[in-house]
Amino acid sequence: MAHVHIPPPWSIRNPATPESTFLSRRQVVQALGLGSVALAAPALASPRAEGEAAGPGGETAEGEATVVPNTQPAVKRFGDRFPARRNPKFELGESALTPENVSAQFNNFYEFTTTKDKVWELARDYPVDPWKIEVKGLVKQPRTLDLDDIFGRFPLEERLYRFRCVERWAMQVPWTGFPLRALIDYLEPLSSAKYVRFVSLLDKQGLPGQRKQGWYPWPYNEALRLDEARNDLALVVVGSYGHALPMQHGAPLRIACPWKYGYKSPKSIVEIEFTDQRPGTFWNDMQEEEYGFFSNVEPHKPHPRWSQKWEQDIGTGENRDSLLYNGYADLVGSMYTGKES
Ligand SMILES: Nc1nc2c(c(=O)[nH]1)N[C@H]1C(S)=C(S)[C@@H](COP(=O)(O)O)O[C@H]1N2
Ligand SMILES: [Mo]
Repeated sequence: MAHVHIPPPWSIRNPATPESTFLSRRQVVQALGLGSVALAAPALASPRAEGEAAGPGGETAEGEATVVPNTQPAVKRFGDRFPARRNPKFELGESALTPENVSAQFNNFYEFTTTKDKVWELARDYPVDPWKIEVKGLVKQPRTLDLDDIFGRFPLEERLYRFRCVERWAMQVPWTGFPLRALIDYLEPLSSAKYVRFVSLLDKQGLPGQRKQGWYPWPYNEALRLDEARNDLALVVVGSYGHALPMQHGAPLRIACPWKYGYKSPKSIVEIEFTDQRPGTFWNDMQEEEYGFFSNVEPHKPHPRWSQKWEQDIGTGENRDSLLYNGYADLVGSMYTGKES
């Protein structure tokens, strides 16, 4: 089915400079202490120039919308699980849902490319079935999960979530999935486990971004404190907009942690590890001052190079105030009172 792509207003006003722009190969090598390791030639992503048109189909000179194919859900085998029952506890209030052909064509998934509006095209045919997830570390029984475990074991539900990238763009998405807590309970971490770490896919052959940005510390990885991971809001996402997740959103499974900046929601997970020490994470390892471990949405704490007080909705192009914990203070605030964050 073809959808009309209307180039959204943000295409001429990039809300903030991308995460990648400030990281040269030399800086990454220095930050990670890689010293003399031979790395691929640098190919820094440049932010879109002011006034340059965006959108996969482009924009005609007259500003007329062009038609582009919609993105495909990556896992087709479990199509009968969708759409899932909507959980009414998670609604959006004032903000409208972001149209799918906006959110599914404006992605951060550096394994493919640092160019947000090109991810969907590069990702759409990436194979995700079969898929294995290795479970290791401080857990009763290390094991390997497959798609039957992920799609078959836990009742799926749909939740409307806000989403806020550290770069200041924001959206509202209907995710389908199940509470991360349900998966953690099933995996039975030991009582000594304090953190859970997620590792994304590693495939230098199949992932152009891992080849071109060879100096990044691949694979992408993220981590949560175990109480955060068990919070009601932390979701294992296997679908969006009523169907299985398309690859650009992180098929076959990713995390949604909507009270944190977007990079705390890793995509296309292949490994889950329980640890008693706080793990390093992809962005935190490279630039700790800019990308803290907790990275909760806290508008009063500016990023070192830009304010976090406001954000831009990628669907409407409107600027609005950012909210403490991205609007989820009632659900997550108590986890941080009197604790490190
Ligand atoms: N594996 C992986 N996960 C990732 C990223 C990435 O580059 N690789 N980008 C993160 C960032 S910075 C954001 S904002 C969100 C974007 O999610 P979306 O493209 O589905 O909107 O994914 C996060 N998860
Ligand atoms: Mo992000």
